[in-house]
Amino acid sequence: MEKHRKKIEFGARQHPKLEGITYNYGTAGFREKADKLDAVMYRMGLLAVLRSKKTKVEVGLMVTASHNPVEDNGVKLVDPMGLMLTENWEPHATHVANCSDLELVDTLQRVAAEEQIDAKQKVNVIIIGYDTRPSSKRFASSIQDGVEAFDEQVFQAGCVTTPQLHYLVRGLNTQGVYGDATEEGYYMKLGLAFWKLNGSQGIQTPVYVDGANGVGAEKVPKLLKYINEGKCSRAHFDKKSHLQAFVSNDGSQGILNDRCGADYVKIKQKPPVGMDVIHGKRYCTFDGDADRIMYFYVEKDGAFKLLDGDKICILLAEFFFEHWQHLELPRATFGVVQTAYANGSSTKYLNEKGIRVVLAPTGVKHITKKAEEFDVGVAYEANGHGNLIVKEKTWNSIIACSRKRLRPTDRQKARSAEVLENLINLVNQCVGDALSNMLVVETILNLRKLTIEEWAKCYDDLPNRQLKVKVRDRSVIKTTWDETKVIEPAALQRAIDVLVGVIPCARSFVRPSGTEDCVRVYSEAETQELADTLAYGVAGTVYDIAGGVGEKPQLHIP
Ligand code: G16
Repeated sequence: MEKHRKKIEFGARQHPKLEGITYNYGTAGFREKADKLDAVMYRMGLLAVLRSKKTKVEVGLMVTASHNPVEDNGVKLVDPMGLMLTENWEPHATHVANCSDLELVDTLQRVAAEEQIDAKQKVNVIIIGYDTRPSSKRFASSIQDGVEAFDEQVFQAGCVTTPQLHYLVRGLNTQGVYGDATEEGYYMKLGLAFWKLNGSQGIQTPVYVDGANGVGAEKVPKLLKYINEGKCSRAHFDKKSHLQAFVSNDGSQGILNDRCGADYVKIKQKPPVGMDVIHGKRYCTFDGDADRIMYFYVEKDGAFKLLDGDKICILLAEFFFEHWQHLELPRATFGVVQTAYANGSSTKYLNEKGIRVVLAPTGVKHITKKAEEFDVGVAYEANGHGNLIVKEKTWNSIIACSRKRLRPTDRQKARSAEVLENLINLVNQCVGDALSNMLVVETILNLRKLTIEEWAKCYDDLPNRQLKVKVRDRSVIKTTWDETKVIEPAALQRAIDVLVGVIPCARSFVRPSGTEDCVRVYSEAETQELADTLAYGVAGTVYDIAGGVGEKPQLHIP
């Protein structure tokens, strides 16, 4: 470290820390107004070098604030297998981000000592990706300054979706076994799996995509090229399939995540602005960095129907589970991970189908960890983040069933194994991925010959409402591990219990957001009116008890 002291200090002068801000490594890394983040970016470049020295392989950094408004930005570290940064390094990230410029080298030294990092360990390369925000490219270069202060190298992956960056890191660290570590390799892997599952006929009806004016919008046509032009295999150029996807909110006019995108559609429970939505068509919506997806349509009478992360979870879990049972792997476990935001009807539906469901706190890092407890875990958040995680030994058993010469009586088993092998290749196992999950949904609907309306009918969502409340300091609210109850302030939980108690079959909880400066409120009840009344009642209580600022949330009945 001493060897690099001068360079690190020089960099710190170029990227000085702002006074009076405390940064927190939240649900998905640091998120802030972009004008407050330059020093954090530089410092995360430095920390990524230490993480890479510790793991002795490549790590990545993604510059994005995902669903947040365009003036925000953020950064998160990506671990060697393309997963979120391991939780015990989050405090290191927070310390490195918050120390003064003068303390920076000493703080890094402390991390290195605590983690017993061998200073001589060489780093191959740090992979950096960024989204379409105006500040993002500049931040990628601030991160590069951090890496280069240690005389290490970066690979600038350029403007990519968050899941693509995760994929690249895993591809590099598995020497291409997971997939060729290039953007092209990503499209080829998905394209090939899509062709194997859907054949040359592909899918005959188009899907309409709300690109949230973000990076996903520009990647859809690229993905389609690989599917429709048979470019999904270097060896064979004859693997043409068929998929049409028309993108609105493609960034040519609108503002990122502004009245569009998965978060807007979920919270407002209405279609995005910038898209003509008509009955009889199938729509989906991405968020700004394309790690979330949800589907929607409108009924004949114009009623809006949302198929959120829970519905996608069920489509995938049920399909997988049915084929999985044909494999007869008695000791292997299969389960679904949800968060407290999962609609009560979705959990009930899964239980009735005999699928095990467990709860985890909000955040990809938590649901992924929980899913890893199963041999096959489907982990989904209602907001549209989700994927499938398969243990290596289970993956090998599936491949063995798929490739083995089986007796004619075992044909169903072999067919199911083949479907699952290809389906697993279609899923981005690192993190929720809008592009890959769009292909997953399209494929399952196609194989099951289901329309979006038929899919929606699998269960009726309990009416629900989500609200955000601004408070002076959201960290005053502490919840239980599963986020269903408030521990502090105790008076807040008592007040929520009273409000919930007077509405039959209702549920409500609150928690501080880890990506936005707000407290999130969720409520569920038998009717929309009751869910709204409860949500606004709870939001008002949060405002009163937890130091609300600005306007108090109030239900305006038209
Ligand atoms: C991130 C995380 C998600 C989480 C979401 C909201 O999503 O990756 O797992 O559900 O934040 O978190 P919170 O409620 O703590 O603000 P994204 O799409 O913003 O990266």
